[in-house]
Amino acid sequence: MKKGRKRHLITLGSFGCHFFTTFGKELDFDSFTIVNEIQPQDIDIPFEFIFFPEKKLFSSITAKKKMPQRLKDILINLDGQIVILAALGFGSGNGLYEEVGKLIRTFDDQERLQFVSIRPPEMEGRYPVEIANMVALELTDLNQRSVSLDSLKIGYGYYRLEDYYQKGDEWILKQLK
Ligand SMILES: Nc1nc2c(ncn2[C@@H]2O[C@H](COP(=O)(O)OP(=O)(O)O)[C@@H](O)[C@H]2O)c(=O)[nH]1
Ligand SMILES: [Mg+2]
Repeated sequence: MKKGRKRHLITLGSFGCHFFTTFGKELDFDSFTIVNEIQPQDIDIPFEFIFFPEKKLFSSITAKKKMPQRLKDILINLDGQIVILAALGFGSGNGLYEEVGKLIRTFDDQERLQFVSIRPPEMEGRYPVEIANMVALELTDLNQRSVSLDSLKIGYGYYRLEDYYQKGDEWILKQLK
């Protein structure tokens, strides 16, 4: 397959790091940037790691204030298409996703950035669901695909959190193809 344009993946928060560790080998990108508190473990494809400390569960406000300079530089200077991946509703991924959205609005070529996000199911509580909905709504003017894990549920049976996560992972893989 010949591609004209380079494609880069940037993951924000713990979920994105975990997703990259599990599925990195299946993904067709020219570079990977992982922003998280902990480095991806046991993966032998190249990536750049940007350390981002997690203060507490709902540290969105901190995350907004402390967007790493290196992340800004990458967003400004990387050539080609950039996909931003995060699971919304909690601190790091949620806060950075919102901030990246704001930064992108100052760019002339906003279309080369694509946002992909999953939002937590009601099972995880009202608060993260509301936070996630708010942030996704805020980015609707940008190039964004976001889904609530509740909407991926099939049938009426009991769903464990792991089942939601699996559906979410499958949905993301499809978006990143
Ligand atoms: N689809 C999916 N979601 C997950 C998985 N692990 C955690 N999550 C969810 O990802 C969301 C964000 O959590 P997390 O990434 O830890 O927060 P952050 O690091 O503060 O951004 C929460 O709703 C988690 O329950 C997983 O393996 N797959
Ligand atoms: Mg985290």
